Amino acid sequence: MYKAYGSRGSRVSRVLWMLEELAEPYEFVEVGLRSAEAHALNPSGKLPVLADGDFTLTDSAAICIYLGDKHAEKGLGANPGLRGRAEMDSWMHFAQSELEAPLWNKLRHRFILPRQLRVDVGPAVAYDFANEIATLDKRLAGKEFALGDRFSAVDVILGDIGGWARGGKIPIASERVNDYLDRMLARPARGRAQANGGSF
Ligand SMILES: N[C@@H](CCC(=O)N[C@@H](CS)C(=O)NCC(=O)O)C(=O)O
Repeated sequence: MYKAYGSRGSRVSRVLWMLEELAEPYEFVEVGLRSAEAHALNPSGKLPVLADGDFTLTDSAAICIYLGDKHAEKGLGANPGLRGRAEMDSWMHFAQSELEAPLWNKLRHRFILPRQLRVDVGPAVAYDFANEIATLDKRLAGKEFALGDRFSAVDVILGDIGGWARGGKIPIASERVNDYLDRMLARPARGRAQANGGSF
């Protein structure tokens, strides 16, 4: 059985959501961020971490890609071939490096950084995030899901990031992106993951 390590309200939500979509059995193991246990699992002390037997993997997007590929018959992984892999990588890098980065920056300045380092990044975050939402709007044009006509690991990551933004009341000025997020965030698998501890 998979073990998903994380703290409530952390990015472990994505891992639990992905496992629920795959209908794979798992155990959610609650571990404090930067705790000794977290450092034993990941040199940075950051979570989530997935354990698949004696194989452990860090970083939420990599974990979701791994799970999608490992259970390829369930249809949540990359499209076949080099281009399918590149398409998946492109989406995941966009999701984390562009869309998530400003939101994470805001959260870091609110809760995570030492108090003396915190500054008001609100206006810069709003500017960057709005630009990336405009990009997402264009990338989703004519598509029900990120990869086209099927749900995949990419939608878990994008959906979870959208859930952060909504939770933080950061405006999303795109009807297409909001409709997409409504569909992703209403998925029963996400509801089950949240009930099991993956709420954000
Ligand atoms: N790239 C990592 C980022 C992991 C990460 O930053 N996790 C947060 C919780 S959601 C954390 O452990 N923060 C503790 C810290 O920043 O020290 C991922 O996507 O999993």
